[in-house]
Amino acid sequence: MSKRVLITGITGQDGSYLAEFLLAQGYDVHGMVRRSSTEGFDRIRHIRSRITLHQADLLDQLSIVRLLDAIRPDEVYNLAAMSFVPTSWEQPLLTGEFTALGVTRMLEAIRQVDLGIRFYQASSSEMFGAVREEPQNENTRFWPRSPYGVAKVYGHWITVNYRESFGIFACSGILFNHESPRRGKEFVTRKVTDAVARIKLGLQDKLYLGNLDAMRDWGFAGDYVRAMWMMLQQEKPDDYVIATGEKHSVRELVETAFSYVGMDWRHHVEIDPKLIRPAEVCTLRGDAAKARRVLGWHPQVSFTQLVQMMVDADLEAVRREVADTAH
Ligand code: NAP
Ligand code: G4F
Repeated sequence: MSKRVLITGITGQDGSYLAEFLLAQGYDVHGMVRRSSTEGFDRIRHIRSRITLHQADLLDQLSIVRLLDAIRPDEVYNLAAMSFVPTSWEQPLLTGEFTALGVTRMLEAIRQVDLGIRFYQASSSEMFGAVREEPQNENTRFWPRSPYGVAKVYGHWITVNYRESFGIFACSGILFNHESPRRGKEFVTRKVTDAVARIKLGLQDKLYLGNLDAMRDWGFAGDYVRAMWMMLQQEKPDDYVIATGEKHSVRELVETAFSYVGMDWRHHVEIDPKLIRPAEVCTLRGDAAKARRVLGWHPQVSFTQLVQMMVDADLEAVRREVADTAH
């Protein structure tokens, strides 16, 4: 019989790639979605008929318990969260409820329904914040720099704690930034590639950004969801850093994207001081040696391939948008 899985955050970037990946592995895929007055299922439209969606909310303990009891999954991937760092300063309490306490609610539901369910927690390199060493690995001290980062530290440690307290097969994947054509447009990579497409096609002239000196270890989301699954297939639960080991600045990202379509970014990019964060994570670079050694995981898409893939996808999306408006 095929294994059953529940993905929270299935409508998000990672949820959509993970659902595709698990369908290809023969899983019976279930997704948790929160109630909304409109359906935001764009990223999973192409697989909608092959997955089962259920309404529940990270804020509602009973809805999660009832859901787990009804589905009885073998594996749960907890990807749902308020994931945009700047919003976490505007809505710090809600961020704590979703991104921190939401993890406890998922683990409590497992504790009540079935201690045998394997659990993946979407932890983040934002936990390293003001980095204490470079590159960062599973033993690097956390120093989060945003309410989001603080909430993720809580989520990480409560996952470790439920593993140690109740023997739950619970893994925390400490993932560095990962992107794709399905990335939300407020994140810097997609903001840049969407703007490059619009500027190239004559629909926009300027792109306003914040800190061009910030450096990130950017990988491809499709590669990273494979690592999540690999963690839950091991004999023992553990925590893993997932990263490429390379870092690039926002300036390099911008140069790479604009030069790919033959444009000079300096004619189009301006700094908007409002986009500078109250506390910045200046640099992140991960050491995924443990994931390579234990899981046999390797990223397959390079930084340049990733940026070019995203620019290509946005050129196509914007062309389609223009054609649709013309009709
Ligand atoms: P994303 O695109 O922003 O997706 C977030 C998902 O969470 C969406 O499906 C959203 O549903 C859902 N959600 C939010 N609040 C919810 C609630 N109260 N109840 C139920 N569902 C809720 O994020 P992503 O990039 O795929 O990231 C997935 C996870 O990995 C997140 O936890 C993120 O913090 C973490 N992470 C991401 C990265 C990265 O670089 N992408 C790196 C490290 C860690 P709606 O569609 O209803 O909004
Ligand atoms: O793309 P970003 O918004 O991603 P950030 O803050 O690194 O967070 C992402 O990665 C985390 C993993 O480390 C995840 F946990 C989190 O959920 C999310 O997926 O910003 C990247 C960098 C920052 O240093 C920011 O200051 O880009 C800089 N930046 C410069 N101008 C900008 C902009 N970021 C955004 N979003 N918009 C700008 O205009």
